[in-house]
Amino acid sequence: MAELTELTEAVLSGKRKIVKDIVPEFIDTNVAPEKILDAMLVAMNEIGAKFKKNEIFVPEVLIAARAMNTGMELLEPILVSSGLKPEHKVVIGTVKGDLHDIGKNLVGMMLKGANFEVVDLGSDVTPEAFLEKAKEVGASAIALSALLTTTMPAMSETVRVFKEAGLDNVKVMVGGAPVTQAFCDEIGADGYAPDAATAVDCIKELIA
Ligand code: B1M
Repeated sequence: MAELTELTEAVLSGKRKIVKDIVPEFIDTNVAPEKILDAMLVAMNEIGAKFKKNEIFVPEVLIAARAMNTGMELLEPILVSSGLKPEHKVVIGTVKGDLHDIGKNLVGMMLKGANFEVVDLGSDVTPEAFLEKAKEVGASAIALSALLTTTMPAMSETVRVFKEAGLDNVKVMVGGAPVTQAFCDEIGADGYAPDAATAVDCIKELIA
């Protein structure tokens, strides 16, 4: 039986095949999905710290991120366990210019688990694309993720585009590592969540 530390190691070294083999083992032996997720997040934190210190570079980060996404795909059905018909739709995406999607995927997964219908536009999403999709599906909220300080202004632009279109009924939640409550207030977004679990509570409050 594999140990969770082996999963951390596999994500760190970008070994997708190992991730693919051992995550189902953990699931089958009833290891809590939160623990499996944590083991992978530990690896991504370490990757982030090494990247910052120039000990590793973009290719290594990308390979680790792919391994993490492989694990997350396997975990998704377990995290998303609700069988009820979702009442509300949330359009989610990483904002224009930003390709980071792991945190956004996690938020999307948690929202699905909380019985929201999630329409995921992926990454590098323009304000107009958010607007078009929110109108098309009749979204109750949009969820914007940004990981770069340079792409935070795209959140502000998206809020502006929604206000100009008169879609005040569609709530806007923002999040991502550089985003803060102060920034949320400054740009006039409706809610901020520091992590995926809080994102669920935040959307619930906004919609209520
Ligand atoms: Co980049 N990257 N990256 N990167 N990357 C960061 C973000 C960085 C902090 C690394 C560093 O310098 N230490 C830095 C940003 C600095 C800054 O702006 N302050 C950075 C940089 C500079 C860059 C490039 C510019 C590097 C370059 O090319 N020179 C480039 C930009 C590309 C682009 O987007 N245009 C780049 C590229 C990449 C990769 C493509 C290689 C890869 C992304 C792969 C992918 O996502 N598919 C990558 C990665 C993986 C990272 C780090 C290492 C890890 C990010 C991650 O996935 N974390 C990151 C360093 C770090 O964060 N430690 C870094 C795990 C994830 C679960 O956490 O996304 O924070 P996170 O999500 C959290 C919360 O933030 C929150 O919930 C999640 C936890 O529960 N959350 C939300 C996220 N979105 C939310 C939305 C919500 C609510 C909560 O509501 C809507």
